[in-house]
Amino acid sequence: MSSIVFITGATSGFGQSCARKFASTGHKLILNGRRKERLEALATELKNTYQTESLILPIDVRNQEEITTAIANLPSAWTRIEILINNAGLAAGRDYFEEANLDDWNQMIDTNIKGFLYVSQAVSKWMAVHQKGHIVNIGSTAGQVVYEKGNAYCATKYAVDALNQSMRIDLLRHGIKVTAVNPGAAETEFSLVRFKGDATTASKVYDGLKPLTPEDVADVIYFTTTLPSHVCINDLTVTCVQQADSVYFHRK
Ligand code: NDP
Ligand code: 8X3
Repeated sequence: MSSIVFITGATSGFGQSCARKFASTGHKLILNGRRKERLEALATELKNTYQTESLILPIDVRNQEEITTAIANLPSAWTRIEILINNAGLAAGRDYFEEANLDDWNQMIDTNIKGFLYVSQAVSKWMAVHQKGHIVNIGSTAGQVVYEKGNAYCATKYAVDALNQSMRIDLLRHGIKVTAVNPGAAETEFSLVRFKGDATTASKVYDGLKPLTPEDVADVIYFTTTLPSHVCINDLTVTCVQQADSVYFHRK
């Protein structure tokens, strides 16, 4: 029987690449994101390419009622979730602390921490029922070393690190694996979102770098889920060769 992988933020970037990776390796997918048309197109592509069965959940993870109800009421054939890729998230703005926009801070905290918590708890309830599962939390190098103008975004990724450790401890008794994958700079829609559609500023983030691709990150995430059942990677950091941490880069 194919196992079920639940991916949040599957409409773009790491989530979309994970969907393709896990579909190509024979898994069934629950795909979440706000852009319904992208989820539908991805589900159709994966069906045509890999005969993958997908269930789409076009829900904003910030909507506590909607997301928790949808997960609690999954069709019975979709409740045995083996892997959760807890990936939906964003940075909004990059501003000095005293100048930052409070709406940006609220959006990041509501998505990267609160939405993350709603999904994780609802899915871990199903994993506890089945006494099996693996939660892969997408953190960041920004959750390990703070950088200038990173303020609230970095704080949300430090929170992911703390919650990853906390879930690992609290879910031990159910045999559920918990892994943080902390990528460095990767070229996705992340910077375009951060700089609110300003493609010139977004592309400067990767000037002089060969950054990670979303496929690189999906391969690493997939690897963490393929180890023997008694082995768990608790956290893993992956950057391109030219990046040491969230501050030190060697740009050419
Ligand atoms: P993308 O912008 O390409 O993808 C972000 C995904 O998150 C989209 O599918 C988006 O879907 C989804 N998303 C955002 N807000 C919500 C919401 N409220 N509800 C549901 N889904 C939402 O960026 P990445 O793939 O790069 O980012 C994925 C994760 O990786 C994020 O958590 C990010 O912080 C983290 N990260 C990124 C790095 C990078 O350099 N790219 C490095 C380290 C970590 P939609 O808009 O359709 O809702
Ligand atoms: C995304 C990577 O360095 O832009 O988490 O914060 S960074």
